[in-house]
Order: sequence, then C-alpha cells, then structure tokens
Amino acid sequence: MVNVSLKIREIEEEVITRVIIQKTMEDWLKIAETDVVVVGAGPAGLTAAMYTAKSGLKTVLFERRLSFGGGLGGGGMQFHKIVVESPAEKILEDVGCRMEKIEDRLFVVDAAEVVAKLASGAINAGAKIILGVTVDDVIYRDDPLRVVGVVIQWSSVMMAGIHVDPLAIKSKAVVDCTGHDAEVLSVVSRKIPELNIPVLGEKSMWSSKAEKLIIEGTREVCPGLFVAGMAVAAIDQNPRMGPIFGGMLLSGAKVAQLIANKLLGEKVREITPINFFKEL
Ligand code: 48F
Repeated sequence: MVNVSLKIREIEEEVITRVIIQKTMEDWLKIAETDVVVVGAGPAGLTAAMYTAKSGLKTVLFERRLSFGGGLGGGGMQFHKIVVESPAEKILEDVGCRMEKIEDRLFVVDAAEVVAKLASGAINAGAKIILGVTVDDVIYRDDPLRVVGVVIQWSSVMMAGIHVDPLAIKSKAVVDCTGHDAEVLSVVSRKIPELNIPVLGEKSMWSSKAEKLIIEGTREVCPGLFVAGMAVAAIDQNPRMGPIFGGMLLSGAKVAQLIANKLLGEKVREITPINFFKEL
C-alpha cells in the first residue's frame, strides 16, 4: 500500500548546486596540503589509507575510476571469490569482513564484501577518498632530491584528450598503489632519471613467492615516495600472484606503518593488527 501522506522535502536546484560547490571547495582547501596521498583505491591503497588515517595522519586517496576496489571486484576470472592467507585475515577482521576458513591459515571471501568493507574501513578511519581523479605526475625538490606531492587531473579531462593544466597537492608522503602499471613510479622513472628507478614490469605467475616478495619490497623508494601492492612487482620484477590477496592487504598495512614511523616517530609503533617487526 502506497503511503500517500509521505511528504518529501522540496528543494530548489540552485540550493543543490551551491551546497555541492561550497562543501567540495571546503574539502579541497584542506586537501591542498596533506600528510599522505595514496594513489589508487585497490586493496593495497584502501588498506594503506585506512591505517595512515587511523594513526592520525591526514590522508587523501585519489582513484582514477568512479569506483573502489581496483582488481578486487573481478575476483578470480570473474568468479566472485578471493583467497586470503594468514596473517592478512587480521586486516579483514579489523573491518568486519566475514571469511570462510578453507584450510589452516587460509580463507576465502566474497570479493564484493572485501571491496565494500575495506572502503568503508578507510572512510570510517578518516581517509578522504576522491573518485574520478588521476594522478598524472609528482612535485619534486632537490637538495636532497625528494617527492613532495602529486599533480592531479580529472580522469574525464584525460579521457577527453583536451589540454587542461592540472592542479598540484603537497604531501609529506606519496604512496604508489596503482597496481600492475606502477603509474606514479613510471612517471618518476621517466621524468626524474637521476633517481634511477627503473620500472621493468612483473614476471609470470608464482603465487607464494610473489606474495612474500611484495611484502618484502614494500618500501620508501626515494624520500617522500612509497610503493605498495602490485606496483612493487613492477619495479622489482617480481612474479604475479593471481587472485590471492593477502600480499596486497599486508603490503598496504606495512606501508602505512612505515609512513607512520617516519612521520610520527616511534610512539606509533603498531598501527595495524600485524607486528611487522616480529611477524612474517
Ligand atoms: O590494480 P589494483 O587492484 O592494485 P593493487 O592494490 O592490487 C592488485 C590486485 O588487485 C591484483 C593482483 C593481486 O592479487 O594481482 O591485480 O596493487 O588497484 C589499483 C587502483 O589504482 C587506480 C586504478 O584505477 C585501480 O583502482 N589507478 C591506477 N593508476 C592511477 C590510479 C592513477 N594514475 N591515478 C589514480 N588512480
């Protein structure tokens, strides 16, 4: 039965417009200078943003697409499950993700649930996620040579192929979580050759070895620029791993810990459920 007495609030179109513009600009004025910029809202980026935000660092995540999840949503060849190995399940427990134990220290999860819960975890922790923005370049300084922010553009402008000058965001740490193409590192490799960061691309599949190497290789590549997730494989020429995601989650958590240690010091020794100084 339709409730005919339901009174929906009326609103004039210009009010909608004003609110959106005013509130967006308020956010952007804060974003212009931030502690951490995470590039890419895949599993590594969402996890990294969640934990840096949790540690109290002002965190912005730019994602090229209008959706979260990166390679997560596709599961394994579009079968909607992903596999997660210990100790990464602690990160999923942290965001309330339901898992089924398959074998000792091995779990299976619905891909859509991981996407939703990780994104929600990052937002609840205080990370600002901006969709539809592509990181196109970095800002750098010398003496010492370092990365001090990112250059950004609307993804729609880039897709249209029209020339529009971008804007730039200052930050104390930039994290390349752009996945297989390591887009930020590729730009840095090309435009700041003195940093000597070759992007050689990943190798063929070897899941367990790849997972281990991703976590080991998660690091500060040059002052101010960190790498996590599959982008690590692109610079270290590691094998790919397919739809097992523990490495991505742990890499995101590890990079958050490294950034917190650098920017906040020893007082924040454990911001994630993993102790990267003892475990792994
Ligand atoms: O590809 P993606 O999921 O990277 P990841 O977090 O995880 C890799 C796994 O999904 C999977 C795998 C492991 O099992 O092999 O592939 O390392 O997420 C990367 C995100 O970054 C966005 C892209 O749209 C995706 O959502 N992205 C890529 N380049 C840019 C970008 C850019 N230049 N600016 C903004 N976002």
